[in-house]
Amino acid sequence: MTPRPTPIAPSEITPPEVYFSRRTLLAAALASAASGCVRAAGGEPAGAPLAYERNARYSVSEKPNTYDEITTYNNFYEFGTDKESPSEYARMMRTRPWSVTVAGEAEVRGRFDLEDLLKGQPLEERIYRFRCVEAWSLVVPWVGFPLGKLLGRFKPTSRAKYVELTTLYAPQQMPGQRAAVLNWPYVEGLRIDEAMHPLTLVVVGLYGRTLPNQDGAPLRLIVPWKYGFKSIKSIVQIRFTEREPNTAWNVAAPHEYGFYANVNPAVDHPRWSQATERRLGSPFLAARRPTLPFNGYAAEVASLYQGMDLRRYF
Ligand SMILES: Nc1nc2c(c(=O)[nH]1)N[C@H]1C(S)=C(S)[C@@H](COP(=O)(O)O)O[C@H]1N2
Ligand SMILES: [Mo]
Repeated sequence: MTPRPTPIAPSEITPPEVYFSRRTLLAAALASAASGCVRAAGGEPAGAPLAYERNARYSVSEKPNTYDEITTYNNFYEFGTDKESPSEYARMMRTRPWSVTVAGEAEVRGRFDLEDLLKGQPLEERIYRFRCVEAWSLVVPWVGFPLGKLLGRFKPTSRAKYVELTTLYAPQQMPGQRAAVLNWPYVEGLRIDEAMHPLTLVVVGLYGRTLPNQDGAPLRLIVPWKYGFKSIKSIVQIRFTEREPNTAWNVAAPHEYGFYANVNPAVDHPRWSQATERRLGSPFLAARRPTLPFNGYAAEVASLYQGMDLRRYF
């Protein structure tokens, strides 16, 4: 059981751009390699401590899953298709230096270093529900900031109707990319109003510390009202588009994974029910819990889809 991490003394806190600077992270990596604990030992959160403020307004009151549960049962097909492979192999991915290319329908385009993107950006902790399309779920204390605050800096043009996000492509570091499971690199996308919604987060940490690689370091998306596959990991490109992007799972199996992928207990996956879910860490014989429309965020987001047939746009 991992309780909340011990509070971090203000004296230990450094601004995020310093945490994400190459030198600091190199030092942190060397220190953790030296102590032999790249992976959290004994359930203690790994990673560098982050400065953040909890956002209660956007947090659920459910008990978060443990650090171990969140970091040892993952979907990150770039490291294999079973749940345990990412925590085993994701250390092969180099997350520094890291840059993000911004392209398409925006006035400000180019390649930006991670530390520049995070500079001066206050971080928040938000405890969100997370629901995978496979019908398991988590509650996670993420650390990040609204995607809209990042996208606004690039001044999207009036033609920017969607945003497409792309994961790193590096088969040397991501052994799963040597198998043709998906059409690599992994791509996801949102309609621009979904991307700008205050619940949509860019995540850089969990449990108060920088993300472990298996959870999508150094930065990933979290869209809490959509199935987990929308929440793309280890992002290297943001592209503003006029047309709906071709997203990895939608291209692979369009009848199973829609572009919208809003959590919807009334629309089953062709091969299983979406009415209920299994919360990771709950007792083996515990009843499955009901899945909530929009994963419990209907009050905030249902209006985005007014007039849309949610069976057609699943
Ligand atoms: N690049 C990339 N992003 C990804 C995936 C993936 O395989 N590759 N899997 C998705 C799926 S299906 C889920 S459920 C979540 C899992 O996030 P977690 O492992 O941090 O719980 O990541 C999503 N983002
Ligand atoms: Mo998923």
